[in-house]
Amino acid sequence: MPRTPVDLTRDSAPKAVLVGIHDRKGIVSSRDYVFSWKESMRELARLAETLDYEVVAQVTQEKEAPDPQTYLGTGKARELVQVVADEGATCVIVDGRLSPTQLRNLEDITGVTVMDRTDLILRIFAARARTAEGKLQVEMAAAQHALARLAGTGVHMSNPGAGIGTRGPGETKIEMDRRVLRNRIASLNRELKKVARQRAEQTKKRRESGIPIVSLVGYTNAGKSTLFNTLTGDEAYADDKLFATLDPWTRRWRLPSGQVVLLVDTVGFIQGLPHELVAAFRATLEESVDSDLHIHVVDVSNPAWPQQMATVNGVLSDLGVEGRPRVVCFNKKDRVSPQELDSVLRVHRGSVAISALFEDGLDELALAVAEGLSEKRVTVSWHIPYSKWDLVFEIKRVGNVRSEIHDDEGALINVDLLPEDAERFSRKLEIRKT
Ligand SMILES: Nc1nc2c(ncn2[C@@H]2O[C@H](COP(=O)(O)OP(=O)(O)OP(=O)(O)O)[C@@H](O)[C@H]2O)c(=O)[nH]1
Ligand SMILES: [Mg+2]
Repeated sequence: MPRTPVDLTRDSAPKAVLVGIHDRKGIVSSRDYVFSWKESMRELARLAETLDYEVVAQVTQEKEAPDPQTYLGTGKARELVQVVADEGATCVIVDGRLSPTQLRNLEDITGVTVMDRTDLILRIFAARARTAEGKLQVEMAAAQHALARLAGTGVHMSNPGAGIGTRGPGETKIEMDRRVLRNRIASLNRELKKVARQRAEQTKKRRESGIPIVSLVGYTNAGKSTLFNTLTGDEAYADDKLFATLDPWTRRWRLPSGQVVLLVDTVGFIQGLPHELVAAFRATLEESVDSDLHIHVVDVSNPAWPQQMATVNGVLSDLGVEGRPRVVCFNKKDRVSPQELDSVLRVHRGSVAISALFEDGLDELALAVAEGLSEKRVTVSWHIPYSKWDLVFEIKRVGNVRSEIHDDEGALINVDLLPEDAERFSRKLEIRKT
């Protein structure tokens, strides 16, 4: 059957059929962590709706591993073709990773556009990117994803038994594609470095102002942007769609006590973010969570909130900032019963329950933030020689550097630290002096 590509940008309400496989225990084996397939498919549907797809059907199969040719087994693939035709679907979205062979074969037999989870997330990121840096990062992630797919092709091509995916003279074309992509990645890298330098300059200025920085972190759709808007009275893009925020936003927030902080809205986290995307967004993420306090926003009305909370904690720990003062904020309390809320708060002591939408519990949140920020910090001044510069990186991770004046031998650093950190570093500096 000839392939008929569909221009999704022109179709206002494209109809999508979702495809997924799972093992006998109901676990998604194609993803690199344990996840129930029902939860995974629900999330895929929400991701699709984020791009205004109408999910018209699901085709799932119990299968230990994807079929190398068509992802689904032959019989199921035939069923998929039928479902696509019956529903008048315009695309198929697979909850996993597709090799170039699987992608091409599925497009050939269904006659519609086929994409995998990464393709879908990339499209969402592309649609949401606002700043120049965000756009560059999306392009970078897309180029890396394309390169990863081509790498898969190479493996198949060197194997003569690979079947219908093998095309003789294709190899040179693939090599050319690879070279083009590598060049593009290198040039994107250079551009990104330039933007990152500008951003670092802005961050430095912000830090030097001495105003505490508070970042809103949390799983996508938790309500961070809604809370951000409510607290700062400013319009950041909030939407009942996943990934409504791609680039961090910073605004002033005046606490009822009068203290002013800088509030940073960040992009939502999600389970199993493809690693190309994690790499591409790491710089922005690192920057936006490198703050004095985290408000961890949790959508308590989502039954999967404990897993979502664990995912967010995992990312924060990967970024080396899990030890920052933190206020856990259970949002959307208007959607759960008081009893349910009570039992959650009893387990998570010190957390607050709010409704960002109905502006409920915000004073309590502000109080918890003020308390978290005043957690006793001491300001120290150290002259650190360049020979011990590795310590400065460690200090910057946990402390708030107020100034850094360089001379020939090192730099005089003025920094706010927790007393135990101040003691630890002064010990390290002295030990190394001998
Ligand atoms: N019922 C209810 N809905 C809320 C509340 N807070 C936010 N929402 C809704 O939840 C949806 C997601 O809110 P956002 O603020 O965009 O979520 P986010 O955490 O910024 O999402 P990302 O930017 O994708 O990470 C929107 O439809 C909000 O109106 C709340 O307190 N109660
Ligand atoms: Mg948001």
